[in-house]
Amino acid sequence: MEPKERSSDKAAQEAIQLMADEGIENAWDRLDAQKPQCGFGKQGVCCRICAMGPCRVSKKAPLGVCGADADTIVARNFLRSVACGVAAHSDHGRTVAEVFIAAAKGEAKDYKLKDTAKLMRLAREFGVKTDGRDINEIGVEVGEIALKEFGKSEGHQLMTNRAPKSRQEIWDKHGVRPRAIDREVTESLHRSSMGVDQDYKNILKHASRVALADGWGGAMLATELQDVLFGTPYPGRGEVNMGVIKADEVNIIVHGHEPILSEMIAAASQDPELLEEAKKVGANGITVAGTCCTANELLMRHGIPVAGNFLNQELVIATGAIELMAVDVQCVMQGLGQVAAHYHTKLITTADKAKIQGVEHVSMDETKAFDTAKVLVKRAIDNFKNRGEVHIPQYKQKAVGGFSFETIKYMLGGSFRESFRPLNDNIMNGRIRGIAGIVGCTNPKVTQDYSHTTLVKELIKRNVLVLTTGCATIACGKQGLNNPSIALEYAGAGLREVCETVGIPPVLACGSCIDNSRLLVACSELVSEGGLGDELAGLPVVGACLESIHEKALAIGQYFVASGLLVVFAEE
Ligand code: CUV
Ligand code: SF4
Repeated sequence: MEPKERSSDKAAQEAIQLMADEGIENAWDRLDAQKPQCGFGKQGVCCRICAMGPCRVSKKAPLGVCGADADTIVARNFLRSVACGVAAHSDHGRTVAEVFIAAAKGEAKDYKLKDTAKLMRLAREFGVKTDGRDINEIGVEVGEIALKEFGKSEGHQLMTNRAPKSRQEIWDKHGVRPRAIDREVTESLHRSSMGVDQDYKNILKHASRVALADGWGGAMLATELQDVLFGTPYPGRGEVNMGVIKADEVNIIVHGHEPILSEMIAAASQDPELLEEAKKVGANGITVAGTCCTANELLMRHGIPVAGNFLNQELVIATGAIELMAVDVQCVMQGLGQVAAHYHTKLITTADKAKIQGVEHVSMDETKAFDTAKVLVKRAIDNFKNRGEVHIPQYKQKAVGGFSFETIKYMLGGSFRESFRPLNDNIMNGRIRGIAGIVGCTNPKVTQDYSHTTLVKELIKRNVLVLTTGCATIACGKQGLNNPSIALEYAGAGLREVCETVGIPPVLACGSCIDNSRLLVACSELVSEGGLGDELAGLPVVGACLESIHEKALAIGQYFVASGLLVVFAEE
């Protein structure tokens, strides 16, 4: 397959060619080796749940050994995938909650509760007393309530109360308002084990419940607590694509999901002593760039450059210019180890729950986070001298990131009266036809970035305001769609007029995958602002995920559906 069939991103095409010339395999090559992929697996009609199987359902044998039919098997597989996606986001949320508490207690001295205004809002929401109390004391209590959301034995997810009343009533009527996150995940595994839930409708109902525990629970908590810890994002400039890698500097890639690690590496790269060390080895500085959702987190809060999305992770190493890649959890390909072995790049895993066979592990302990980050940066500097030939595809685009819910509200309403009113008004008068959330990954089965960016351009042309998260954001960024002056050229007249008046771009970069929870809050705000109906289901809002790879994307899709929103999902 030609590089341009594999990716629509010019930088990626160049790197794919480079790897082909060197005879180094990447995800696309491994996909080719896997072909043809199993048809039963693709349809979800293969069951490996018990030892009487594996059973694959076909016309000839329509039932598994236990008698389970295709509906049950597909529904069970789907539920397990959604539960796994929820577990991933929520474990991320749990880690944040633990660091949050440690920071408030002063045990993780490198982290501080930065956004105290947001902390106070959370305190009020959680019923924590604030009068005359020390900010860290409030923080400990808020953090402990948040941590309880994962395993409490009674009650439902607190943040489901943020949804419009009408939606809460629907959840209660159908019995899908989520309880503790861990409980919903555990119950998913129980229900889908051999001989338990065998009514596909009942199984899918629980898929909604567990997914809601993510969207209005684990992922939302992760977002909110991270905002307090690292600051609520506000619009800032950054750059996107492999051209951000610098030939004359020490380059570090942070890849994965939890800003707990990347925030510290970013800070350590500015350390005067380490910058001095870098000079000594002949480098003009230290560049930290991100891939995948970690990149979104850093772009959102610090304008730190984005090197690429999911399918770029192996390609960035092929530039020969990466001294060190530090990874934590989720969406990290095991193939990175083999690619790194062809270059001088030092690959290091940092999360104790995510090691890779044959790859060095440096444990990221929150109590000595900055020191650990400094060790990693020093390792990168020491590795600079081992560089061979360097080929950096010279493509990059300017991007504006940082559109948190709070920012959008502020930009729409102005500083005196933050409000979604102008958005509702412009939807009602027809200048804006609706809102689309374009989310998710990049999948080697489809041409990288093509579906995301084509859809976004077509939507804004038709006056639909677009909000993006995850690797879809980075896909847009690489094509200049997060650069207001480029994106406005594609926008229809009505949308363009509104964007220019209010000062927002037509494509808003809203962050990482967990930041999809920001979209839920924004939708609830559209309802409470009035004029667009009194239910989430009535909103002119759609979510689309066209290049997904991860079970997390299924969890996100399902919590949008269970929140009443229209979702378009494509999986090859
Ligand atoms: Ni969590 S889940 S490939 S990094 S968006 Fe990117 Fe985003 Fe999908 Fe993974
Ligand atoms: Fe087969 Fe039923 Fe066992 Fe699944 S649970 S492997 S369908 S016997």
